[in-house]
Amino acid sequence: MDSLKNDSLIRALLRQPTRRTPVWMMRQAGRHLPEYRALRAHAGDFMSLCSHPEWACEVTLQPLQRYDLDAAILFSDILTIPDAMGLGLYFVEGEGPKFRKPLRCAKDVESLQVLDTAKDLTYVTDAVTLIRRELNGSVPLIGFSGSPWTLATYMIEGAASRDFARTKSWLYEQPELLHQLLDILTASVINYLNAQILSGAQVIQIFDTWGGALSDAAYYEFSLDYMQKVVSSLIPVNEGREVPVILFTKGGGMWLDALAKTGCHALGLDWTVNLGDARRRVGSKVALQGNMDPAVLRAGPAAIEPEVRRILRSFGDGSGHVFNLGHGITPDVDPKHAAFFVDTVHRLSNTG
Ligand code: 1CP
Repeated sequence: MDSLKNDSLIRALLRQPTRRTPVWMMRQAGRHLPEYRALRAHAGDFMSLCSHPEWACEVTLQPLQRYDLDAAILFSDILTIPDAMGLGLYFVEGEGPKFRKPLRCAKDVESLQVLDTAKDLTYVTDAVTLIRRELNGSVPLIGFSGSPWTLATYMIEGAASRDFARTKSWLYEQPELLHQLLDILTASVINYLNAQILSGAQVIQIFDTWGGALSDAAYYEFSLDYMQKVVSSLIPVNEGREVPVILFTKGGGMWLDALAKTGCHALGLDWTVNLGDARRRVGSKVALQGNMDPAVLRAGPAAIEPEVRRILRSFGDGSGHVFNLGHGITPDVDPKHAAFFVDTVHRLSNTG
């Protein structure tokens, strides 16, 4: 086990005291950085960046060279799983991800096989190994996956969607078929995340980006239950250290109590949630991560500082808070604003 020079993220996720509040940003690597845009232009397209471990490693480290972050997050995408299952992921400039062969019927689901990460996604585990070597114990590396439900929406819609019309038709007209797909995805996500852990991911985050699109009853049945299965099947300790698991359901503020009972270590919160209320509800069970509106970063230091102060006060004293944005940083943010944000979290939370 290499020693971790800055373990404040892991300590906070385990609700142990830290000198200052650790901070990282969802989507911290990516389009808001000019050095990312340059490397992507050189690589040709986004999937080439992901599938070449040296490039994925370089992009992962780029934000750490600019900002005093307390974590690195693997540069990859949640859609590597459906791509490896044969759906044919591609990107159209300005339109986001698309699949050549989206799922259209029962036969399409029956022909899917559970992902074998060691065979089908070696570029991801190779990237994890390389990033760990390059980080050299400076900060922990976060691995991630989409939730089964969120992955299913892309596989059924075939692209980004606003209303999830096709997926919801399955949900209400052929729920058994959707459950069959979610079972395959759950086994795949477990296999994928455990492979990331064994390759060196020290924290895991599950992105349930579209859980908030579900009705209350459907959320439990089609998203939460499957995330619960994932959480209970992950390798709990690796390299002699606990591997904390963060669940992030965007728009999931009303389900925090149920999420906290899954056995995860922390909940990611979007900006609609009152952090102090969330802490009173579930703070004795889990740590909390979040939750500044990413739009504040566009506005600059005069808006950032009071907002950081307000969120730190809302959480209050004591351990168990990881500062983050309520969703990913947007491509139009000035890196100077992001640097100011990270430094402000550290300065205002420093207890000496
Ligand atoms: O360069 C480009 O044009 C590609 C843009 C891009 C980037 C930088 C995509 C396409 N994915 C990524 C990287 C990425 N995706 C990371 C990197 C690590 C980091 O620094 O945080 C992560 C964690 C993701 C995860 C991801 N991909 C999610 C969950 C997180 C979230 O933001 O909610 C989702 C929903 C995706 C799908 C996806 N991939 C890319 C885009 C533009 C999208 C969103 C499509 C949509 O709006 O539905």
